[in-house]
Amino acid sequence: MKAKKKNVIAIILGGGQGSRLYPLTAKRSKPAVPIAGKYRLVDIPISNCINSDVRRMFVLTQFNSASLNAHIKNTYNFSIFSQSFVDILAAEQTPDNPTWFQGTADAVRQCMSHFLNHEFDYALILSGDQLYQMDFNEMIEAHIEADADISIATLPVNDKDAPEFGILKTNSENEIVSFIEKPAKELLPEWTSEVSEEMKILGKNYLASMGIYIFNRKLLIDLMSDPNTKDFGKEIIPQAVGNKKLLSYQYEGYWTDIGNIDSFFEANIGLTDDLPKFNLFDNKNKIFTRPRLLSPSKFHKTMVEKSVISEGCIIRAKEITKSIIGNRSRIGEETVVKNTYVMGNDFYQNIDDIKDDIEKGKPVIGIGERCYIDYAIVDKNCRIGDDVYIKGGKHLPDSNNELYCVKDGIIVIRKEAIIPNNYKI
Ligand code: ADQ
Ligand code: ADP
Repeated sequence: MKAKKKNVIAIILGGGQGSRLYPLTAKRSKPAVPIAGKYRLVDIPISNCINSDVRRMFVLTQFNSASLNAHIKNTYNFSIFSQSFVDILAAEQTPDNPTWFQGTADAVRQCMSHFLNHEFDYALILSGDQLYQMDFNEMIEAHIEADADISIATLPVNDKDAPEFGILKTNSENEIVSFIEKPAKELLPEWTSEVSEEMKILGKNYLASMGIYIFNRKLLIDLMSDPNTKDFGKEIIPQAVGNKKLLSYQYEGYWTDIGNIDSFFEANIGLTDDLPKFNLFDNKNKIFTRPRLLSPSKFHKTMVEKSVISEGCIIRAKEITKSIIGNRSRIGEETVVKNTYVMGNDFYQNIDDIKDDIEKGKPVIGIGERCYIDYAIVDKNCRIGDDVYIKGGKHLPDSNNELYCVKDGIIVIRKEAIIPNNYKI
């Protein structure tokens, strides 16, 4: 049989109202949230697409923040001789307008006319808040080979995680025969699957949807013509099971959801492990982002242990341990930073600005002297004074004020927050 041409567009679901990543999404759309010191969330699915040769991408977002727009516009400039593009499609309404995207399928439906302006046979639908490196080519090939209508990437999960996912069962041909979105704990015994020995030992007895789908063009058009379905997980997929040919494409590599503060924090700090599960040092699977042409980082008397330091930083801290330090970070003398993601700054203050701030008693941008910061996320452009003590931990209850939020024990200092000298959290 002659291989069919892989004519694919990618649709990246950039996020609903972003409440699970709040306050990181208070001033920017979810795809623009910075990760790993120098990237943004949207760079992950886009890089996976580029590395898989899927080079026509749409990013669907509830609102098009300036940072998202600038990032996409300044990063993904393909040659004029190619047909590659990354387009941002934002819901054009306001939160109280009923036509604001009502769910994942509704987001795709509202943007269908934009997709149909392009020739494609398959739509690859991706989540915008997952950390993984996957070759979509293999999945597309499996989809074509099986002559499937829809394919879903799946991975084995344990019973603690299963209620967070769409769980499915397959027949011997990997066709999906039943699907339930986020089953209650009591229902789990009915939903176990045959998994490999290795997965069995890990207690991963359930096959979960990774929220990564391939749809044939015509079927997508048909399904989107019903305005009553709002969500892939809640309606489109369960309704298609039994009526259409759904293929499970099983994946066993590293994949994690980074849609809430806890998982986002763990995924970032996980990059400081000796051998991180997500490989930033891979010749083949590059993670693309905006080249900022920053200077190399400079240090003065700092003990750095198991940390990832981005470009353009000026660091005089005493100690940095198990932390991610973002672009243009400034950290003052005698300061200790542990288990923390410092997102860095968008710009440098010049000497006159710094003098001016000091005269006014205003902390300068960055982290001051003799501070102690542990188990926290410091958003961009914060001004943290001298002798500030910030220590997160599971003992802290959730809270929220104009300077910071506590979620799952992680203290998140809000973007542009001004934390005065001697402040203690
Ligand atoms: P969830 O991740 O809970 O489950 P959902 O909240 O619908 O599903 O989000 C899927 C993706 O779409 C996320 O990247 C999210 O940010 C984005 N998104 C959500 N609402 C959106 C909107 N209105 N506009 C644009 N983007 C939006 C799904 C599946 C499960 C599966 C898990 C795997 O429903 O079956 O197991 O993904 O993580
Ligand atoms: P990031 O590292 O967050 O991706 P970029 O390198 O994309 O940041 O760009 C930083 C952004 O900050 C740019 O859009 C730049 O115009 C903006 N910027 C520059 N100077 C200032 C300033 N004084 N105040 C606020 N934003 C600034």
